[in-house]
Amino acid sequence: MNGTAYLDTFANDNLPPREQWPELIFELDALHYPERLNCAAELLDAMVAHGQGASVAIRGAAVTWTYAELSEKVDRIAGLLKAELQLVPGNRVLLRGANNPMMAACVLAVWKAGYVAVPTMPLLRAKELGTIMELARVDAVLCAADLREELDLACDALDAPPRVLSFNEGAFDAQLAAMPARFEAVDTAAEDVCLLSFTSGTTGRPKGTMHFHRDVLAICDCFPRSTLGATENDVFVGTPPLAFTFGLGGLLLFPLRVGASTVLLEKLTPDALLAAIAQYRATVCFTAPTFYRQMTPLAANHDLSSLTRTVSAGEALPLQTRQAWQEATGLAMIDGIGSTEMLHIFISAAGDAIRPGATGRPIPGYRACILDDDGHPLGANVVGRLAVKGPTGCRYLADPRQLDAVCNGWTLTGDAYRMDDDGYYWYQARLDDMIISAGYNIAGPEVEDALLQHPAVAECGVVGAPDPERGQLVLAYVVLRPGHEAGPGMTKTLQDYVKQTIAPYKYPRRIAFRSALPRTETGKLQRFKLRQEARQIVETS
Ligand code: 3UK
Repeated sequence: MNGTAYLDTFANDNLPPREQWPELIFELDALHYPERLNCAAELLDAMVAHGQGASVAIRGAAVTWTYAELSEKVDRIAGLLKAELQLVPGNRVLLRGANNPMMAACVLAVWKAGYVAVPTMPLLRAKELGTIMELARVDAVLCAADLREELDLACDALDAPPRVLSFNEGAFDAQLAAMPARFEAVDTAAEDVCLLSFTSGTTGRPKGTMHFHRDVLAICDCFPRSTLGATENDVFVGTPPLAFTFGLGGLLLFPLRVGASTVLLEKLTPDALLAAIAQYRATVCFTAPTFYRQMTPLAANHDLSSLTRTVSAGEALPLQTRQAWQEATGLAMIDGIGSTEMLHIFISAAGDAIRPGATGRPIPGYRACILDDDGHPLGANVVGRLAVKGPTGCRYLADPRQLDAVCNGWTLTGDAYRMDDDGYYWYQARLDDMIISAGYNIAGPEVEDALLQHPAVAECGVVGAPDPERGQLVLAYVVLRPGHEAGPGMTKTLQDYVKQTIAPYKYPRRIAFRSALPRTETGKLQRFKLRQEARQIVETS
């Protein structure tokens, strides 16, 4: 590593060996960054220098900050971290907070002062926080005052607990006021690790994905500029946590990079998000498919005339969800697949380029292909493993699973996809979610799409349940819309409906009705929980 600014080299030292990295490509001119780069300085100081100082950067429930004000906040926090916590460049700082302006300022301050940010989801419990603190060797924590409880429990269980500062409380503001208004950005290398983002991993030890200062800017100079067409006039809003790279990019980095403004609100319900779009005249919305499904029937109650682009990611966007949203709002959804490993979206489509049902094409700056089990590229119209390449790629923190995630220089996402003759990518399922029943390969999401087209179905999840005869059988968990009755009659109706909609052998042989489905904080269906339940259902029947 040339010219690192880090005195604590833990993160850089625990990158996978070079030969295990995916190949990185920098095919756009905008991606040719200098060797020394501090992403926070680029997102703040450079914007202020370009005359953006007086424009609004962030709005929260209680405050509005211009670029100049945000920049000053960030500098004071950076000063405090250095003085109060006596951190040195390269130290890891765990961040814990909901989506609000101060949480955003804390992330940027960590970068500006040359530390490594380790953002964590607000709902994580002490045990999960403890694991992350150990894996990332966390030196200090910046925690929202109202989220201290689980953090303190986690710290109590550690031999050498990190130092903790609480924000969003009076004492913190007083400490900031005593700090100098300016902090000179640490002169980090473009390849200094600035972000350790842990995968929301369903089972097993969480994986820490490692990202450079350069990567943070690279995602800002790809999707938002080409597919989204973001400008300084945009107002961004949405739900994904800043601790999830979908939210970090969509609700903080992308707006800052183009000089736009972002609205950061906590605990948004579907109705509250719609109200926020109307109140703040938002133009761009980022959230997950399940949230769009819940907002669709409520959309007519709100003035959404400001909204011009809505982005869906996190899980597959069913055709039905796309169509119903478009009917309710007139907006053609921008679907995009991204991952924590790749940092953000790499396949997507907007406007006339949208092909409903497909995720889209590799966005400018990225390439994709479909690989077979031996790592050979497959032609069009064959289902295989999705592989991607771009300026960002998978690098796990000291983890042997790195070897499974990269193949011939490509990052494998873990998804089964098909590419059509025009280079559009069609999602099938997560590779480990494919159901094999009586020798047939069945993609759960395809059955879900069919079920969702039935007017009685609000939400559903389809998994394989163990079956002595077929190996696995297709089991659907269904949440009905209000006014519809669960029971054998409904089971038969839905089964017949699926048989008429897709190949009959894919129909769910069993249907279990639920009032809700298990989801992560990021809106992903927790299929592993459904599979666990499925095993019990089968054993007890
Ligand atoms: C699935 C999708 C179909 C897919 C993410 C945008 O979701 C994000 O990151 P994660 O690491 O999960 C990655 C996996 O989620 N997925 C995401 N988007 C789509 N499947 N269609 C989609 N549009 O299985 C992928 O491998 O939690 C999304 C930006 C940043 C992110 N981190």
